[in-house]
Amino acid sequence: MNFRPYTLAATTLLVALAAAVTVSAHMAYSKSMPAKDAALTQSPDHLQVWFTQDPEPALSLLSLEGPNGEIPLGQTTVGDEKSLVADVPAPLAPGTYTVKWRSAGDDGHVQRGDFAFSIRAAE
Ligand SMILES: [Cu+2]
Repeated sequence: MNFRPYTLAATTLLVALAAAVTVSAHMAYSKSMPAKDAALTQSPDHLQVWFTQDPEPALSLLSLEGPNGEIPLGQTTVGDEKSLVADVPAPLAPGTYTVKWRSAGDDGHVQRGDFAFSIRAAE
């Protein structure tokens, strides 16, 4: 069989589109509080991460890493509008922090991600 170049290009495009549709069916990060790369002047008293689908509680976890390692958080719970929430029990010192999330949406596939924010020293 002999494919003309445009046939091959069209086939490649269709395969790429099919892959993109499959990927977009997974749950994904939507926004957060603190926002990604935010520079805060005060410690947040909780973390909240919103997703594109309702998080499955049994597969969901928020964790926080600071300049000196992991920081204990309150229990991860499901919040409003497809979000996860966890309390920050003790005020965070100035520095850079990474929020790590793990969750799954409609199809049960576990997704992971992380984002950073920082707290600036008071002036
Ligand atoms: Cu999936």
